[in-house]
Amino acid sequence: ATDSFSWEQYLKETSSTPAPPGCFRQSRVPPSNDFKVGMKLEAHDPRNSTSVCIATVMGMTGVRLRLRLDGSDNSNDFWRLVDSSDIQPIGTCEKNGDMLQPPLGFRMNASSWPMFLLRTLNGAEMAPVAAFKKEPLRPPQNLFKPGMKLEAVDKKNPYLICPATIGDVRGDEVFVMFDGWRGAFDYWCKYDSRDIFPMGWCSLTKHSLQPPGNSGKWEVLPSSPSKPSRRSMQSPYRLPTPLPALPVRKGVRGRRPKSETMALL
Ligand code: MLZ
Repeated sequence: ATDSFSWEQYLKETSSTPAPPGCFRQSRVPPSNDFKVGMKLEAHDPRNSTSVCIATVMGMTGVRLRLRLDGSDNSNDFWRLVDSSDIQPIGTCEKNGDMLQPPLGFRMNASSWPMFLLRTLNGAEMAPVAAFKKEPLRPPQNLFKPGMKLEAVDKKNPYLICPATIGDVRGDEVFVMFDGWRGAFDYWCKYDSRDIFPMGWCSLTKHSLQPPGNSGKWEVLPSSPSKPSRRSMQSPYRLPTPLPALPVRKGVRGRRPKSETMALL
């Protein structure tokens, strides 16, 4: 179903417009991904951004890398774009006179770090300098407006990029609302966040784009019964069927069982 989502059709159905590319801190022409799974690089520890660690590319999708800090566990993987300033070639840290640090939650005794570092770098395949792309400049100001459509990383499931709408704008921040998910995944971020992309980004970079969820505002029934044509218009994004009424149970009125709520997630 992932491939069946069409922005063109969706924009028409929702009478909405995309955020112009100039709003985003993303390259107009997306960079190429010249990394390979298994390559090592230096990365800022997302849980302790002042320290630079060794990371391994565990996976890739589009121009995003799934990274794991060497010496860390497998439950703290994170994603970075190939043109992120959070990543750099191995050797950069030393060249700047800094020291590579063990990741937060290093799984061995701190005293074994120097030897661990030697062993991890020995014979490692290092990502070539040319694979690291220059981070694009930030737009001079927040140009987003409420209602604009975009593609955004779902921070709770960061391997996913999903259709979203700007819900609000405050100073340098924007409120990213995920279409069809009743607010469950929405977040505030800076307008120059690297996690938000113009419409068409996924298609250009060969990253999968999730379809909108099937709950929330797209299931709202047409207000006027004099326009039945809206209802008969079949669309995968508007599910007009309301949830069935719940039987009234002892004491708890209208409260949906947890499993049904969880199914939305
Ligand atoms: N709970 C779902 C993912 C929902 C993604 C929503 N993105 C806005 C799952 O884990 O499959």
